[in-house]
Amino acid sequence: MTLRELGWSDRFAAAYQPWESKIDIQPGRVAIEFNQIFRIYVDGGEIDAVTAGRLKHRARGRVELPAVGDWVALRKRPEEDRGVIVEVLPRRSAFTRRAAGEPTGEQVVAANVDVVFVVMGLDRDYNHRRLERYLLMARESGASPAIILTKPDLSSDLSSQLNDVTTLAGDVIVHVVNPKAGEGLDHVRRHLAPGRTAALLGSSGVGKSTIINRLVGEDVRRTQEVRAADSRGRHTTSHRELVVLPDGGLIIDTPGMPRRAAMRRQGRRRRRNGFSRSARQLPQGAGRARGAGAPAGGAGAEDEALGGGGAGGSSRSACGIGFGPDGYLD
Ligand SMILES: Nc1nc2c(ncn2[C@@H]2O[C@H](COP(=O)(O)OP(=O)(O)OP(=O)(O)O)[C@@H](O)[C@H]2O)c(=O)[nH]1
Ligand SMILES: [Mg+2]
Repeated sequence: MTLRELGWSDRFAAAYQPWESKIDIQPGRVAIEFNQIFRIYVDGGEIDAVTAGRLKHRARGRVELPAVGDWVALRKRPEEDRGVIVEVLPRRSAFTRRAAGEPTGEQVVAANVDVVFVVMGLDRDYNHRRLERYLLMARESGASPAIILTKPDLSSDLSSQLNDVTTLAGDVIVHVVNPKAGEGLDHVRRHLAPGRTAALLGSSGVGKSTIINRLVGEDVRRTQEVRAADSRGRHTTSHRELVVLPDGGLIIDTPGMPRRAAMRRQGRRRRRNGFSRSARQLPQGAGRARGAGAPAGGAGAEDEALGGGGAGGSSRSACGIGFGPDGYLD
């Protein structure tokens, strides 16, 4: 893969200028983040890397650390088996969400995205108000939004659902796709081209990874049946990944976002247990830190679930574009 095929542009080249003459340093794009280890696509290959201590130290929050889709300056010395990310180049767009109960706060879901596919199932996942929220956040992101409705075969009233969605969508294009049966994928392909990046966002179980498998033509992402009782997904995808498509184009698979109701329950549980837990954990150093953080984290989760707090503002100032005050998509 060339850098252009990975989405490199003159804008990133300009930002990379200070590193251009450094012999050990090359540009790369973050493909996978897993427990602070990154897989980076570089010109003609891939390199595993960690974040430089200096970059971590300088970062004012997790939002300033490398995320999937980011362009980075990567140092790789011949004698080292891993590279080191020394800089994150300024993002063109970034979807962020607040990480409930985590002291590290906001995190970037997908960086440098051209088109964001809001995916919703027409089975029991279908929820007008949630779609409305997704769409609002997608519009605010700066990337072009498009809606993908999956599972038309499981819809109990397809025509009224379509009416509902097209009214809500306004000028945003709506596609009906059955990725399981391989129907309607050409609509999705039309948004993609070499060097262009898409991201799939939606609840667990709506078929995001199935869409990617269909676009690639083989099962590169794990998928799993939803719960029969209520169509809820099983949070199969656990990490974000930038997938290179055979016809050119790139697409970011993301794990289904936690639902608001689940966040509210978690918040209540944390507040209820927070103090007793912190007392129990006091003798252990790490436990004390966790316990002390728990009540605040719980309240934070509740605030987010209810759409409170001003993190969207801070995300905008940190990286240009955010998901709005409520980072939760569900
Ligand atoms: N009947 C039907 N099933 C579908 C359709 N699209 C996807 N599925 C099934 O839905 C299940 C969940 O699909 P996934 O691709 O794992 O869903 P996901 O959005 O990636 O879920 P997470 O990784 O948990 O966020 C799989 O069993 C798919 O085969 C569809 O249009 N119709
Ligand atoms: Mg998945």
